[in-house]
Amino acid sequence: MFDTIRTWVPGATTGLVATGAALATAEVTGALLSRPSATPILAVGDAVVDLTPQPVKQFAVDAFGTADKIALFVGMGVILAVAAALLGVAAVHRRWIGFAGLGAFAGAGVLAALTRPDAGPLDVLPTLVGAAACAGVLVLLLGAIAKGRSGGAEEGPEREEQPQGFDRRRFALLAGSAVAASAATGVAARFLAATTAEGRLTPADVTLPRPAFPAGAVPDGADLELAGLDPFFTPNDEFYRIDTALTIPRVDASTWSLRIHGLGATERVYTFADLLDRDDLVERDITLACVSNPVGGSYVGNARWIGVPLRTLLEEAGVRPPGEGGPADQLVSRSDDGMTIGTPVADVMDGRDALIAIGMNGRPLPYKHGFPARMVVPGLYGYVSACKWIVDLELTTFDAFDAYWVPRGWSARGPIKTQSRIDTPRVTHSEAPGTVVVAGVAWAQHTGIDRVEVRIDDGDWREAVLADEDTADTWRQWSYEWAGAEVGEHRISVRATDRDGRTQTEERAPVAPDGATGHHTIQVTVE
Ligand SMILES: Nc1nc2c(c(=O)[nH]1)N[C@H]1C(S)=C(S)[C@@H](COP(=O)(O)O)O[C@H]1N2
Ligand SMILES: [Mo]
Repeated sequence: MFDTIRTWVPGATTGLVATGAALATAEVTGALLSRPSATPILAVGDAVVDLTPQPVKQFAVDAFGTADKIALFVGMGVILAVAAALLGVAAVHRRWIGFAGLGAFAGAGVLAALTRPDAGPLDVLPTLVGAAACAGVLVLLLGAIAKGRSGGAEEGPEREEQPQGFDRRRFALLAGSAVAASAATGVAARFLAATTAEGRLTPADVTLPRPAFPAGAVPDGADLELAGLDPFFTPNDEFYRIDTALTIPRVDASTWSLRIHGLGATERVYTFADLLDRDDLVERDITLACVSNPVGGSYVGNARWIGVPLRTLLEEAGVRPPGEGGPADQLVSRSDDGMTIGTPVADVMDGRDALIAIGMNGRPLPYKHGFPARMVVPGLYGYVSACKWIVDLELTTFDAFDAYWVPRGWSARGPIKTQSRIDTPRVTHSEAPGTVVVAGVAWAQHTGIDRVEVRIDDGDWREAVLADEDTADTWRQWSYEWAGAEVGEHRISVRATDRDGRTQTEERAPVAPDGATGHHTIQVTVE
């Protein structure tokens, strides 16, 4: 049996140190190439997100919320570290195992990098350079271990003359140097990534023009300003974020452009300056909701957007809606990070305020919400309308092309379902007996909310007081005074009726394939 100190510790150390060297050199190569998304960690992470079956993804979102990406990285890190340590130990006895492991991981990295939607052939380099560094460190450290050890499987007769015992000093010196070199390389990668950012046009550099068509004033009574109730406008840094991007694309607005092309369109290209210079910028209040928002969930927010009417841009490209003989019924938007989103052409040209937005709540779009430009379409879930980091708009048909989420089990069309949510009191919140204020929001973008009703336990549905409406495209706050609340456990439910006269169904449907249904119901304790 091998001595622990002689094989396990140096073996595991070798695996971890070699892996660290691989990741650091891959990182610096990615930074040199300005291709951070091609580094093995990001490429593999991205591929894992793509390949994960929908139910598992939903579980991850449910369990970790918007920390799901951090959870993914932590999980990958643990798996990689354990594998590296075990392979390192195995390699002390059978060197080839270490190199075979390295080959397998490098293969996965290369495959992942090459299958990213925006991949180019150079994207194999970060993984290959990393693998080379890893191999170098393996050779050195395994060599140091073998020199000091006798009786190993690879030992030739001449090694018997080597001094007995593992040469800790030599090993520690080599491993320490490798760690230091990796750390320095990692720092250099960071530094490079920061300096290549110079000369770029960032959100901080952009001054938004005054829109030619400002939004109307929000009625005073639109925001009830009740404790525990979401504010009418969601601040940018509290706005929910849902996307598949592992690193937020930091698009340079100085080189960005948006291309419109495809069936029945004359190609047009717009730069960011073109959009800023336009005299038809509008400002609109629009509530955005995610299809994966569960009943009562928080993946919904309201903002004041500035943007160019999408219909006008399409008309400038000569596009006609299908109702007027246009050949395309689907508008596919593509983002800088390769996302595809399919939207009905009829919807974005029917007169609603579909925007190519460049501003959010008076600021340029934050990077995480799509800088420099994104789509926003009232009345459609984000996954079929709200493309962030948008770079391309293609006119096509629903028959000819499935956007990203469609083969993954989501409906090709995603009109918003009328929904309502109780914000206060919170679940199992203890309330004093007497009058309890119940309040929340309801939304039916592009249709409008006409009525909200509240039910306590098995009582009748009672009408809540609606806050003033800003526009039919925004959510509407509501409140209900629950008088005579008695001590005990109670159940509160809410339902909304939209301007088309549709009342939310009680029937529960999951978020997939086209949005959850059911009444938001909470339990409260009155003490
Ligand atoms: N490029 C890109 N755009 C995207 C997505 C994405 O994954 N990538 N997700 C969409 C989804 S599902 C939603 S709900 C909205 C969310 O926008 P937000 O993160 O600004 O709230 O963005 C949409 N636009
Ligand atoms: Mo979404």
